[in-house]
Amino acid sequence: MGISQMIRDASTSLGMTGGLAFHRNALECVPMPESKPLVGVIMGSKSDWDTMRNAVETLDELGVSNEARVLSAHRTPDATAEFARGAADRGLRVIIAGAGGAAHLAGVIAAHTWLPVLGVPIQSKLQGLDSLLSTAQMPGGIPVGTLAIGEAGAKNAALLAAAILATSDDTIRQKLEAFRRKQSEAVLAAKLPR
Ligand code: RP5
Repeated sequence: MGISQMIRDASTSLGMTGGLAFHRNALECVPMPESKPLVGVIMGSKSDWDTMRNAVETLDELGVSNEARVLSAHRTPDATAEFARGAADRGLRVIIAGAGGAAHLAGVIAAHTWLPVLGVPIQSKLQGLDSLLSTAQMPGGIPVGTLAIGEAGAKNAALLAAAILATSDDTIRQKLEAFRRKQSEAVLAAKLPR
């Protein structure tokens, strides 16, 4: 077992989610602060989680620190505005917002922050077309980068958020490049059932 794995195991068994780091002469270990989330993943309802978990899982895979929570443009308008207004000061750099039906969440968040906002239209009773149009058809001046309907959109929102961060973060860029390489290899290695 390598030393990094030993440190990870030790930090996990001690319940230190921020991990451990060597200190001074490497004889002592000190707790590291948990890294602040760079991406906020917001969804209009708990019922959106099955879709939006694809964004969170992809960010986790790429090692991008993130937070996820439910906020609704219609049901919790004040809390949504408060979240968006404070997001940049809390260290968030990209916000992903998924909502379905009359999907105003991404647009409302974008109205309250200068951060890039990526919208994920949730599959709805109208196959997600209502969500897509509600998310994408923003008036000029307040952009929402809108992804595909459903799970592919949630996954791509995470990849796009990582690409935005990768312009100024080499670690995330390398993870993103590795993800792409692995994906290409899997496609080229595909065997057809014949
Ligand atoms: C939207 O209404 C949510 O984003 C969700 O997609 C949809 C339905 O919400 P629930 O009635 O399932 O809470 O605000």
